[in-house]
Amino acid sequence: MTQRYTITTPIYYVNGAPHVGHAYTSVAADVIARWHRLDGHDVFFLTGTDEHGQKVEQAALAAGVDPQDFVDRVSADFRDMARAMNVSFDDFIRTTEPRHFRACAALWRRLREDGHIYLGAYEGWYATRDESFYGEDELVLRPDGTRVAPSGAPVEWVTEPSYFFRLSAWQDRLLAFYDANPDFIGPPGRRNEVLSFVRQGLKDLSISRTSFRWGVPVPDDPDHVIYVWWDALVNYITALGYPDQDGPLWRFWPADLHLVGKEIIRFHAVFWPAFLMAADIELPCRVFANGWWTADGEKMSKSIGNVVEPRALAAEFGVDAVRYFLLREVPFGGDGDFSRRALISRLNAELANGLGNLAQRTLPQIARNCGGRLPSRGEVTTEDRALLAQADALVDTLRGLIDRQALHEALEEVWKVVRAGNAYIDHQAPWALRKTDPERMATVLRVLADVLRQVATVLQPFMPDSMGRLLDQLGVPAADRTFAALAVVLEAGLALPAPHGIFPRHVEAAAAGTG
Ligand code: ME8
Repeated sequence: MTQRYTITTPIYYVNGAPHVGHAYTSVAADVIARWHRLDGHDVFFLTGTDEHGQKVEQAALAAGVDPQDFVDRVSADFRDMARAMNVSFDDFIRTTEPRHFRACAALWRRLREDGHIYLGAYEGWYATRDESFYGEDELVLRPDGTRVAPSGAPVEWVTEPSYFFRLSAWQDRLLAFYDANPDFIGPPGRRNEVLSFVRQGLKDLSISRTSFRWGVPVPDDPDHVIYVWWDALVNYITALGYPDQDGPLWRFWPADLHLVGKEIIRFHAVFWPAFLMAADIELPCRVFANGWWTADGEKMSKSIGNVVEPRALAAEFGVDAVRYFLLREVPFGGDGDFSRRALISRLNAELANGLGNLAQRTLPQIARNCGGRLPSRGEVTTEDRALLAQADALVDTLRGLIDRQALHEALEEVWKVVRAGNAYIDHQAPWALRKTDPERMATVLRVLADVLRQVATVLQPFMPDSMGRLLDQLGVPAADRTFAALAVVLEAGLALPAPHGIFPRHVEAAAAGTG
């Protein structure tokens, strides 16, 4: 049976426009989803928007729009951003959809009937900007004497009747679960953070509000709406048809990977598993947290307003250059700083001069000196064999790295081959062989074409459009671009389309030469 693979992004709040931070997690998830598809797996890739809560209600009010109209508009904008960034989701869930209300109600009733949810009263600190409750001991004292959330968000004291999830009952079982599943949380720093949070002791979690209306109503108690985080987490099973656990999509549960930002690891690695354990539903296999991007050294956020717009970048530099930059610039899991200068420098050094150059030094020579047909490999030398072996090993090496979400290392492995390819062509100088030894020239160019094919094939998940174009130029039929198809040797003599450059160098108009 085909192996299946389920991956999710966070569902994004619709209180503001999408920015490069959202694009980042979505593009990373897309790379992993595409990787698994090319590896022959049956993939379910879920993304979407989180449309409830006070923050969204306030944003709609501020815009003077009805909340539903507001969320329709902003959700469509997130979907458009995903499309523009070439994010190949299989489903885009919205928490205002009827299917989601149904799933929430079913899960709520189940937990309530089994005694995991009870009615009490909530008193405590709430930060609307984070949609999060904080303990007294978590607040940070500012120089002006006010106390704020650890994120810097203002907090207010809230007193209201509330339903609670009996989180305190799950502490030991959660710790036992982390112990038995050391790979459940990545990267390791985040795992330690979660472990120490849980070890400190878990308090019951307030999961309903009565102070505003924009949410999923609590079943059988319409004065309450469900706390937005409870509702949001349920999206992952709504999309798979919950409560229809006999339905066609349920086979995609449990998720193989929830990809999230580091600030929401606690919700995914503590609260969500506890809800699922209480409902006797299998737990996801892994939660991995990416780090945070700043912009030119400053925190970037919808609330502050210094956002980098991913679609504008894609329009200017090409979507693949942006995807590449985001995943190459920082070790996945760590924090990064976005700047145009850094993007342009990688685009020029690694895409144009690195990979682009390797293709540009190979394909036009085949066009000119081999009659535009794929040359045949004659006798191979030790150097040929070494380069080919390095390229052939890429799929296996990358598979292991992508399983650990080491996306930056995966790219580094590919670029080792790109650099080796450029060194090889310098050394072999096929252009000089044209007159002296055309047969050897043909072999060298064929070795390079085969190396480029390996490279382009494994890079498809990262840069789908441009690698598609490179594979076109290499004569690889669309149906033969999977990893398994790498075993199919292309026949010599195959007519190749006219070559054209894939990564033009970028020169800054205003400050030419400083990129
Ligand atoms: O937290 N750098 O939604 P959200 C890197 N609705 N990643 C960033 C980023 C940045 N500067 N800014 C945002 C929510 N992200 C909830 C999630 S899930 C059941 C509910 C990415 O709109 C990162 O993945 O605030 C982060 O976790 C997510 O966007 C938060 O998006």
